[in-house]
Amino acid sequence: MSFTSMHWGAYRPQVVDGKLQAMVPAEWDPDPSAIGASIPEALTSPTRILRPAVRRSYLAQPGSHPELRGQEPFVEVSWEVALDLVAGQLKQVKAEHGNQAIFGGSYGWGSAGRFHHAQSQLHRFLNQFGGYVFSMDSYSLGAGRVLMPHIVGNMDWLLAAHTSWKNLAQHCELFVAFGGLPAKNAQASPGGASEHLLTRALEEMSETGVQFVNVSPLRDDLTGPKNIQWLPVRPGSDTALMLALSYVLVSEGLHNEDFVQRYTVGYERFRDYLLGHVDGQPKNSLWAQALTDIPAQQITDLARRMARQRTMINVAYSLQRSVHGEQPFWMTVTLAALLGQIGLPGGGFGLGYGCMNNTGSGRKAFSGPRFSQGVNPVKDFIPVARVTDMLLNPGAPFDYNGKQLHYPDIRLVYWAGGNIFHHHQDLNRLLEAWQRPQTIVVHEQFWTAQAKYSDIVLPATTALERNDIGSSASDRFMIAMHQAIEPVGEARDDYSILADVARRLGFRDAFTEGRDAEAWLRFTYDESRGRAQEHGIELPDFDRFWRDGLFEIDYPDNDTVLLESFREDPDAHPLPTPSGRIEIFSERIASFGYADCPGHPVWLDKPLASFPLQLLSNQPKTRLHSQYDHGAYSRASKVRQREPLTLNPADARDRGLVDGDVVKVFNDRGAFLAGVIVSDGIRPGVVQIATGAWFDPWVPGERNSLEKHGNPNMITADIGASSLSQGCSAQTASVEIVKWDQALPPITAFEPPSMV
Ligand SMILES: Nc1nc2c(c(=O)[nH]1)N[C@H]1C(S)=C(S)[C@@H](COP(=O)(O)OP(=O)(O)OC[C@H]3O[C@@H](n4cnc5c(=O)[nH]c(N)nc54)[C@H](O)[C@@H]3O)O[C@H]1N2
Ligand SMILES: Nc1nc2c(c(=O)[nH]1)N[C@H]1C(S)=C(S)[C@@H](COP(=O)(O)OP(=O)(O)OC[C@H]3O[C@@H](n4cnc5c(=O)[nH]c(N)nc54)[C@H](O)[C@@H]3O)O[C@H]1N2
Ligand SMILES: [Mo]
Repeated sequence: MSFTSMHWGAYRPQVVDGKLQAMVPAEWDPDPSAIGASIPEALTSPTRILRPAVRRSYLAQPGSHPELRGQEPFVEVSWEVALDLVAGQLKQVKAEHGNQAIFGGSYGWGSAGRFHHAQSQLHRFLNQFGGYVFSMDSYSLGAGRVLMPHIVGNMDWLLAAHTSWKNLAQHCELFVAFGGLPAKNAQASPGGASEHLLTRALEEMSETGVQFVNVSPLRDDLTGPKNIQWLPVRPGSDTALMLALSYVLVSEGLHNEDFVQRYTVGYERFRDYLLGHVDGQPKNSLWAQALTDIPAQQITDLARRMARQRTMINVAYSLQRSVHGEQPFWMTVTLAALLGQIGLPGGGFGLGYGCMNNTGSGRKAFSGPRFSQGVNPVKDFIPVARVTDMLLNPGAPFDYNGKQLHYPDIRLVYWAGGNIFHHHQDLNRLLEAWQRPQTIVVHEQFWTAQAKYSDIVLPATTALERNDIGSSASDRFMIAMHQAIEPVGEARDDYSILADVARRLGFRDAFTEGRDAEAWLRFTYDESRGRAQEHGIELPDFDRFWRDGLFEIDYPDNDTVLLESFREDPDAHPLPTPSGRIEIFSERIASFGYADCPGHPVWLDKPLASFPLQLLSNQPKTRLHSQYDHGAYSRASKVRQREPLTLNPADARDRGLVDGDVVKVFNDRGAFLAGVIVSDGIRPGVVQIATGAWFDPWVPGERNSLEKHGNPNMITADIGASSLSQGCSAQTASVEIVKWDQALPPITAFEPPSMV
C-alpha cells in the first residue's frame, strides 16, 4: 500500500505514467480535507522552481545590491556553482563575523514528513558548522508558550494531555468556545492529521445534548451542533468578557472557594482587582458590555449557566495572537479555576480545541521518529516574531520573559521550509529590513515571495518526490510515505543539498554519519521504537512498517482528562509552576515588572490606530497558510482573483459595496486589494480576510507599493504581544476600506521571476 501524509491528511497518490493524477483521501478518514485536490496540478505548475538560481547582481558580485532583491532577474546555474557559492559565503561570514552573524531561525511549517523536515535539517547543518542565531516559540502560540509554564505548565504537555472529545461527549454540558471551534482549522496538525475528528466529535456532542456558546466575531467559527448560541464579541475584548463572567461568579458566591484555596495561588490579589478595590472599577457585566458589545444581561446569564453546568471553556490560539495576548489565556485558566471543574470529566479549560486536528484526540502523545539536530554553540536567539526588529536594530536591547537580551548583527540569512512574506507582520517594514543582510539563501519548492526575495535559491523536492515517515503526536496512524513521482526539474531534498554544502565545508561525514536518506529513515525509525514503548506502543520492525505502508496506534484504554491527577492529589502531582499550583497571581511574572503583563490577569487597552474597522486575518480554509495558494482549490475561492474579504451588510452599505466588488484595504502601514463578500455571519465593525494569498506587490521590491492579491500582513502591526512573550500580535489591527474603481492590475504572484 502506498500513502503519503500531509499536514492536512493522509492520501493515496494516484500516479499514471510517472505523473500524479489525483490524491485520493485515506479510506478511513471520515472528513478528509479538500486541500489535497490542489496538489496534482500545482506540483508541476509554472511556479515550480526547476533549477538553482542566483539573483543577477549577486552572481556577479556576492553581497552586492541587496536593495534589488525582488526586482532583479535571476540567473539559473548548475548545482555545483550554486553550492560552491553557498559554502563560500557561509565560510566568509563565519570568518569575518562569527556564527552569531548567521540567522538560521528560519520559521515555517515545511512538509509533514519527519526526516525531511526542513527546519531540523537546517538546524543540524548549522549546528555542526558552529552554530546560528535561532528563534524561540512560534507564530501560532507566541504569548501562550511563554505564559503557560509560569501559571500551569508548558504548552506541549498541556496540548497532549487535553481532555478527549469522547470524554466531553459523555460529561460536558456546556461548551463555551472563545474563538469558536472552526472546522477549517481542524483540518491540520503539524506532522499529519490522518483521521479528521472535529465534525464527528461535534455530532456526538450534539447528540448527547451538549450546548455550545460561540464567542466570536464570526458565526461560522462554530457550525454543526443543534444548540449553538452566538455571542458576536468585539475582537480583542474577550479578556473583559471573562473578567465580567468571573465577577458574576465571585460577587454572587457562585465560585468554588474550596477549589481556589486548594489548587491555586494568588486568588485574593486578583479578586481585589476584579471587584474594583485596586482601581475603583468593578469588572462587572455593565463594564464589559461597553468593551465587548455583549449585552450585560447575557453576560450575567452565561456566568450563572456556567456555574450550574459541567462547563468546558475553550480558547482559540487566535486570541493570544494579539497585543496583550497573554491575558485571554490567563483569564481562561482563572475563570475555569473559579468554576472549580478543572480535572473533572467534561469540565475545565481547553487551549485550542479545534485549532489543530489532534488536540482532544485522546490518543497517545508519541510523536514518531526525529532527526537529531545536535547542540547549538551560539546562544543568541530572538523570539520568533522579532525578526524584523533584529535585522533593523543590531545590538539593540529587548525584553523577553524576564531577561534583557540584545539583537545580534545578522549578515547571512538561511531559510528552509517557511515563507516570511506570508507569516510576518508589516511587510513594508520587513522589506526595509530584508535589505540589510549581505546574503539570503533559501530552499524552496515554488517561486513564493520568500524565494523571489532571496539571493541564492535552491529547488527542494516535495514530499511526493522522496521517501519519508509521517507522524504527529496524538494522531491515529504513522505513515510510510513512499516516493510517488520523480523529483520535478532538478529539485533535490533538503538533506542531500545540505550534505553537499557540508562536504564543501569539511563536515559531510559528521552531517550524514555515513547514511543516505533511506538509511536515516530506518535509523530514526528504530531509534523511535524505544520512545514508542514508553507510551505502550510496540512498533513493528522497519521493513514490516514500510511494506504495510502504515501503522495504527491503538486507542488508550482510559479517557484523558486534563489535570486529573493534579486534582486527585496536588501534593503528589504538583504542577511544574513555582508554587506547584495554578498561579492566578504569579510572583515570578510580577517580579519582571512589566506594565504590559503584570502579576495577574488584567484588562489593558489595546493600541488600535484610529481606523474604523477591526481586521481579522485568520487561517485559510482552502490551503495551509500560503502553501498551495496556487492550487485549484484555493484559486477557486477567490473573488476576481483576489483573496475574499468578508464584511457585514451595514459596513458594506455605508461604503456602497456589494458582493464581487474589489476594495482597497488600508491603514497607515500599507494597502492591499481584496474581493468583497457581504455576510451577516460577521459582526459589524469587523472585516475578515484569511492569511496566505501570495505577496504580490504592484511594484516589486518597492516599499509602500499597493499589494494586488490580498495579503493582510501589508497592514498588520509588527509589535510584540508584550514584554513577556514578544509574541506575534497580528490580530490587533484596524483598517478602512474603499471601493477600487480603477482598472484591476493582473495577478502576477504565481509567475516565476524573469530569468536571464
Ligand atoms: N496576519 C497573520 N499572519 C500570520 C498568522 C495569522 O493568523 N495572521 N498566522 C501565523 C501562524 S500561526 C503561522 S504558523 C505562520 C505560518 O507561516 P509559514 O509556516 O511560514 O507558512 P507556510 O505557507 O506553511 O510556509 C511554508 C513554506 O515551506 C515550503 N516548503 C514546504 N515543504 C518544504 C520542504 O520540504 N523543504 C523546503 N525547503 N521548503 C518546503 C512551502 O512551499 C512554503 O512556502 O503564519 C503566521 N502569520
Ligand atoms: N485549513 C487550515 N487549518 C489550519 C491552518 C491553516 O493555515 N489552514 N493553520 C494551522 C495553524 S499553524 C494554527 S496556529 C492554527 C491556528 O488556530 P487559530 O489561531 O485559533 O486560528 P484563526 O483562524 O486565526 O482563529 C480562529 C478564529 O478565532 C476568531 N477570532 C480571532 N480573533 C478573535 C478575538 O479576539 N476574539 C474571539 N472571540 N475570536 C477571535 C476568528 O474569527 C477565527 O476564525 O490553525 C491551524 N489550522
Ligand atoms: Mo500556526
